[in-house]
Amino acid sequence: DDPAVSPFDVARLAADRIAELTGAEHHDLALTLGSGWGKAAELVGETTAEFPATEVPGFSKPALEGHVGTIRSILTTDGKRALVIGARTHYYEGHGVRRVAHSVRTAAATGAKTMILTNGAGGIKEHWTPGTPVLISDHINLTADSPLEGATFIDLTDLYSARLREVARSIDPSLDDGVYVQFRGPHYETPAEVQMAKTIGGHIVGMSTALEAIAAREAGMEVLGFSLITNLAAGISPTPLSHQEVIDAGREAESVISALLAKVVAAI
Ligand code: 6GU
Repeated sequence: DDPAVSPFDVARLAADRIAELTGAEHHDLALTLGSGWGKAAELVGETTAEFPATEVPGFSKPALEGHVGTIRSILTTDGKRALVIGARTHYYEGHGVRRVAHSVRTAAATGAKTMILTNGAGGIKEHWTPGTPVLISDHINLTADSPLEGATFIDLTDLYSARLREVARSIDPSLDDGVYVQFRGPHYETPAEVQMAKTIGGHIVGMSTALEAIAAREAGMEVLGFSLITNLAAGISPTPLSHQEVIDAGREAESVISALLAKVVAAI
């Protein structure tokens, strides 16, 4: 958090520690598992190392139930090394954008060229029933913040790789896609805010991912994003939202979406 220290140096330290803990000098790709996606780790391949994220420099304690604070190194059947990050620092925790971007920067420092970001989110399209996985096609960042520091004018065209979305669609042709709107949270949106998100071109509302995707692009990684629709957003849903509903929808969909994610990893 010290402004005099480069976040990339902290990421380098974290990557060195991960190399030590996993015995793997290099990872090919990385996944951040959001709510509902936790089971994917077992299906992606053989776990060769697993440790609490707090063993690694720069990672904070998990803030929430349903957010697992472990990092794993996984060897896929075709020999790829995947870094699976079950620990996300959310922007709403208030520790600043550096903490939010740290896992992505660490993944890049381990050599990962692909960053798969997953989350549990609210749906604006009424036909999305809870448990529907959706590809993120683009985002709108409503945090009024950026993980980038200084004059880093990077282009965000095709931030969510069209190539990787095609790979995902080759596995599940029924996958829908949508524009993810990152709100600060931690409260859910009002119905009026959901209407605003819809009016400006959004389809999914959540509290993560967009800032991480920007950091991943800065680090030169190709990004793939998935949202699990855990509930319809406020005003779209006939009933008030609850965090428990989000956790439950995640649990129910976990097996199906985890299998999807494992197949996508194998196909990349
Ligand atoms: Cl409706 N909004 C936000 N921001 N995050 C969510 C959600 C809604 N449902 C699950 N996560």
